[in-house]
This record gives sequence, structure tokens and C-alpha cells, in this order.
Amino acid sequence: MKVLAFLLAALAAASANDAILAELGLIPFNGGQYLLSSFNASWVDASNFCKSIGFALVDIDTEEDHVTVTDVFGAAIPDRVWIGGTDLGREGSFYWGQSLRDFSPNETYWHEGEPSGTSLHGIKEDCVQYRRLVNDTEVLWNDAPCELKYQFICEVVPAPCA
Ligand SMILES: [Ca+2]
Ligand SMILES: [Ca+2]
Repeated sequence: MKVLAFLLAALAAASANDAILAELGLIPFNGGQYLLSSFNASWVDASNFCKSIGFALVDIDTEEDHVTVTDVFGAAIPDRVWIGGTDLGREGSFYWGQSLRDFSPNETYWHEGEPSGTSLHGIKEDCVQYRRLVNDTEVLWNDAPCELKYQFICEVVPAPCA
């Protein structure tokens, strides 16, 4: 009986969390390790929003991260979604907002011709997003103007090592 009560309490807590997430406009993936926003925000607002709920705009640190994020979101991934990469304040030298790890413009997951640095209209592009191109099944990175509003992905921040 105690076990059943515990399970019911756990289930209630889980659905309460889902209800709270839905209220915040967030769709959980991978057991809530990743959250896709259902609303658009600039890169800075997206990053601050993730922080405000104890998460971070997702860093892609390994091939596994890339595969997980693109797999998990699958068809749910919008055409463009902000992730944690940026070269704000240091043009051409990209880093992840959460880990502050540098990553090279030559790193694997850029679309061909990216990072382009500026848009066709000459606007600076300092923030990184996954972008799905028409007729291209691969979802890869693009740098885009930070103030444009897109959906975004928050991830659980790993606990610091003791
Ligand atoms: Ca740039
Ligand atoms: Ca670009």
C-alpha cells in the first residue's frame, strides 16, 4: 500500500511538473533534460530565460550532444532554434555560453558557408542556431543576428564536481 501511495505521489509530482512546464511554454524531452520553448525570444532573452529556471541554453560539447539534440527533437525541431554558441564581443571566436569552452569556426556541425559573420543585408551574426534548410535533411549550425526571435533549447546544467 505504501509503495502504491508513493508511486501515485511520484506520478502526481511528474504531471505537476509537466503542467508547470506547459504553463512556462516549455516542452520536455529526454525525461526533462532538454526543454524546447514553444515561444520565440532573442538569443540573450533565451539565455536569461533558461538561467531563470536553473537551466542553460544548450551547449553542444560532443558528437553525442549533437546526435541527441537533433534526434530527440526530430521532426519537432523548428526550422531554426537557438543554442548556446556565440561570438558576441569577440568576432569570429566562438564559445559556449554555459561552459565558456571555445569552439572553432571549423568545428564539424556548421552548414557549408557558415559561420558567415554577417547576413545578406550586412547585419552582424553573433549567435548560433540549428537551422533546417529546405530540401536538406541535416540540421546544422548557422550564425544569425542575436536580436532575432526564435524558439530555443534549454538543458539541465550538470552538477559541479565536488
Ligand atoms: Ca559573428
Ligand atoms: Ca550565418
